Amino acid sequence: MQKQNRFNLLPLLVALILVCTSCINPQHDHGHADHHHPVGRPVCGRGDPNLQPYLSQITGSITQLPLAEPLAHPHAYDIIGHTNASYQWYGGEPYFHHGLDSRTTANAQVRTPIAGTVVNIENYVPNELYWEVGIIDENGFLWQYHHIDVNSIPAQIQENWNQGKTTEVEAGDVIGSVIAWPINVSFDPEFFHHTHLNILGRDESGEVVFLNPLLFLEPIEDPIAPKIVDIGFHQNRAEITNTSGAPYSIFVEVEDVITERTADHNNGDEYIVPPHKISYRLNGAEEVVVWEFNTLPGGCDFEQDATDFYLESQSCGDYDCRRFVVDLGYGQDGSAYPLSGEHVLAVSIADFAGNTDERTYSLTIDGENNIFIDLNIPLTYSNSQFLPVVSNQ
Ligand SMILES: [Ca+2]
Ligand SMILES: [Zn+2]
Repeated sequence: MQKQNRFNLLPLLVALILVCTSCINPQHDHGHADHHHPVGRPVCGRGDPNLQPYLSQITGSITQLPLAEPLAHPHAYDIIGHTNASYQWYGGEPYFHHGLDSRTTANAQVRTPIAGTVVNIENYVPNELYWEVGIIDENGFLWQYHHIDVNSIPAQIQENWNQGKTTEVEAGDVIGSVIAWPINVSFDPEFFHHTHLNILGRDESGEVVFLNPLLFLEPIEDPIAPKIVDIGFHQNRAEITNTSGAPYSIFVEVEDVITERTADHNNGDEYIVPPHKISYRLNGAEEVVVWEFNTLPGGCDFEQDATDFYLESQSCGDYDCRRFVVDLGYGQDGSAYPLSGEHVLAVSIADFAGNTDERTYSLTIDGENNIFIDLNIPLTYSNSQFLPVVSNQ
């Protein structure tokens, strides 16, 4: 059995390298012509980027962040419903939520916290709930405010827009009000009146990307630490307890809460969101960041890599269900996958406010490819050096 295991090693590594070639540099791989997007499920905001002339006016860069002075939230809020990282699936293609959902009252006034130019008013899904007001701010970032009541957009802005003209707005100007949302999530009887705020800017290489709105806004009080809920091995995106010598990876189920619906935590009514950052260390080696949601894995394509980052079969994100199961091997070259033997894996997650959870696991793959995972073993990085280190070949 030991001998057979050794023979399995080479094809396993080759397979891992082949499987993972497509995950390298995911953010530079968007905008292919063959990527099909149904109506209302756009790339880079919506539609073909070439048909969105205002995208070329975006000059704000992630290198300017965080801003020296954080900006006020566009309206008072009581709940953060989703972050840019949230897994979403309502039929069709799963996607990253890509913006910040802030719940408020119906008809609440929305104010731009920064001066800018109104460059878009658009009914991006043929339904009165889905109007956008788009503003390029004085730093060159594009703010897309969704779920604005079209009838509430100030007359001068509307009139200019109808004449093909933009409108300059000052910090604090009202740009419209929140439309009454007729739907609530299953665990909360209150209707989910909210804005969905996307902010787009350029990454270090100059590509237009969705940026995390939390990088711009006044900090949200969040005393609740994220949680690592579960860990396991998966093969073809399904959990396994024996690797069969075939390519496999590790998943973690993670969750965070930013704002609670009630003071009674843990009664199943939390607005669960993913953590902001997920990373790990294998056998005491350097920290590997799986992703930090300052940007999206797909840059300005919020569908791209959603089902590579999340395990679709085990994750959910809709009005009834929230569960975030992440492939720890996402975007890596295969070295994340321990081979036979004993290993120590430390997983770390953090929310945007800096609260963390970290757990250390002992992983063993025996001579017959059976997997054993021990939770929360009391090891530290300093004594983990006595365990074997996986070769990168
Ligand atoms: Ca939190
Ligand atoms: Zn939203």
